[in-house]
Amino acid sequence: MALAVGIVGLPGSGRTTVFNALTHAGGVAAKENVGMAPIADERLGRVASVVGARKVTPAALRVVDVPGSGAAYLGNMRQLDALLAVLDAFSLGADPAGDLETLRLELLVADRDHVERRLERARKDAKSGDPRLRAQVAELEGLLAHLEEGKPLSDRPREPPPGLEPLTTKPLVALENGPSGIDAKLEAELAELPEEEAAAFREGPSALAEVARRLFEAVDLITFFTASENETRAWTLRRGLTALDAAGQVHTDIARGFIRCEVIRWDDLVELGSHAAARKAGRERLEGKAYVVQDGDVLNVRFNV
Ligand SMILES: Nc1nc2c(ncn2[C@@H]2O[C@H](COP(=O)(O)OP(=O)(O)OP(=O)(O)O)[C@@H](O)[C@H]2O)c(=O)[nH]1
Ligand SMILES: [Mg+2]
Repeated sequence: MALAVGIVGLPGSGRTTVFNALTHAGGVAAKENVGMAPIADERLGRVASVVGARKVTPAALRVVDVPGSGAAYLGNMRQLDALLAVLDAFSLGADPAGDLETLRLELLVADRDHVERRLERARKDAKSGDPRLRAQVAELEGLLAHLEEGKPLSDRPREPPPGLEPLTTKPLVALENGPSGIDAKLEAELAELPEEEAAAFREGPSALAEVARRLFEAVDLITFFTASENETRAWTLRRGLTALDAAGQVHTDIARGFIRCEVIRWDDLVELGSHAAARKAGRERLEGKAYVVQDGDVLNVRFNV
């Protein structure tokens, strides 16, 4: 599954505009919008041309934009991996720093209410006297006290209990929408043009590449590649995960039948010109399931089903 990013922000801050700029999907204001945001990576095209790929597929983030504000809207974000906070920096009298504070407070309040409801339920269940349930009550009480002091759960050294899905532990990237940050309205309009026309219009690279880069950093993601003639593709993976995890990203069957994995650095492949030449030059390694994938690895998983 691709990494999922929720767009949060105060009403009218430009969330849907940012969604459209990122996904080219034409999201509408009053609905929940879900789309894929391709991630530009100059390495991908170079790897693809070396192997003569017929199809080139960039890595993508799943982006979610929901209308409205308040608890229900934020509740939709609990299952996602990261938050992208859109701040109005375009309108007259805009106060992006103040809005970010307001937004952080909203996330905190949403977590407090969420933990409070869990606690109520846990207290009822714990009446049976089950020590495990009582420990759960104590833990939730600790979390609630922490939130009531106005502190996000990311400040606690301990991981929150599994299944709680707090908002205030999620990586958050703040994005100023306006001249001081990115011009989301312009980017959304450019997203409707063919890539070359959009590039010709921009002075530099798309401001959205920077957004993707910051999300990568916040979540600690790396990119790996699969490079065949049929399709050459970039994928994302959390740093520290293994070749088996990477295989599962590509296809569950490939993970299930994993035998071993051939690994070439992307720049070795480009420099040497083919898989075969890289192998000959001793630049291809054979790795097992536990190999920790590195940014820029080109993987070829050997598997049987
Ligand atoms: N000038 C300017 N206007 C913008 C920019 N971004 C968004 N807008 C305008 O601001 C209004 C609100 O934008 P939306 O993207 O719908 O904002 P939203 O946060 O999704 O709003 P709600 O979901 O309705 O709360 C629209 O009229 C946009 O055209 C920008 O960067 N510059
Ligand atoms: Mg909207």
